[in-house]
Amino acid sequence: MTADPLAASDRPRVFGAAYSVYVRIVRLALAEKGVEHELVPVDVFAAEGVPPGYLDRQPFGRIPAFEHGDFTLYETAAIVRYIDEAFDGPPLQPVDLRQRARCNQILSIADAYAYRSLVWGIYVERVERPAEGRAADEARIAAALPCARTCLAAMSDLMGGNVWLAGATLSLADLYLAAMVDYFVQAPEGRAMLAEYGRLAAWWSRMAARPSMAATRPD
Ligand SMILES: N[C@@H](CCC(=O)N[C@@H](CS)C(=O)NCC(=O)O)C(=O)O
Repeated sequence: MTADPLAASDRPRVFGAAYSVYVRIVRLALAEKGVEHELVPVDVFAAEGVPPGYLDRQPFGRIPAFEHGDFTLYETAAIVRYIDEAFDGPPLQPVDLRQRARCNQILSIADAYAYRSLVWGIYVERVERPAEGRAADEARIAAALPCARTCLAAMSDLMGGNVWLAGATLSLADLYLAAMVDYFVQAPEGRAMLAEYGRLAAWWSRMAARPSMAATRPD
């Protein structure tokens, strides 16, 4: 937390639910910057549908949405870059041109390929569906596994010998992947696959131990 806490009126508001991968990415960015925020509950999966009025904040009905003073924003990649640039605290985007390009590349891979395969294809089917008393869709899991493997292989290659995914310091790339991997490793297939990628498994041990991960853990 910052030494000089923000006044309640300056405190950013994040609209969404703590269980959401993308809400967590935003909250991780705020936690890593040491910025206090308010989480305003929005349940887009409610039986009655997206709460009335929420589409004014996020017309696609997704979470999160974000507010800082009189400024509102949606789309996680835009929100976390804003957070990084609007607040003091450790920079979350590499200054070096090529490392910054890597960071952006990893964000895109996480958005386009990892979220669907690691979280929906594997975690939701293997862990959440059975917890709800429903059978896992084995065909969906089997179909997601090759893409999950491609994601882990690509992340491991891009990371190379770095301590963090896009270089020597923590970046938005780490926050994106961590929010997804935290679900993925709850499935036995996820745990086993991550263990095959030694560098990434070591990265995950470092990442999982960060206070920001504990501070944003869903109940
Ligand atoms: N492109 C959006 C994606 C956000 C997103 O997909 N959020 C999920 C929760 S993790 C959601 O709202 N899902 C609701 C739905 O699919 O209807 C962003 O980057 O913010």
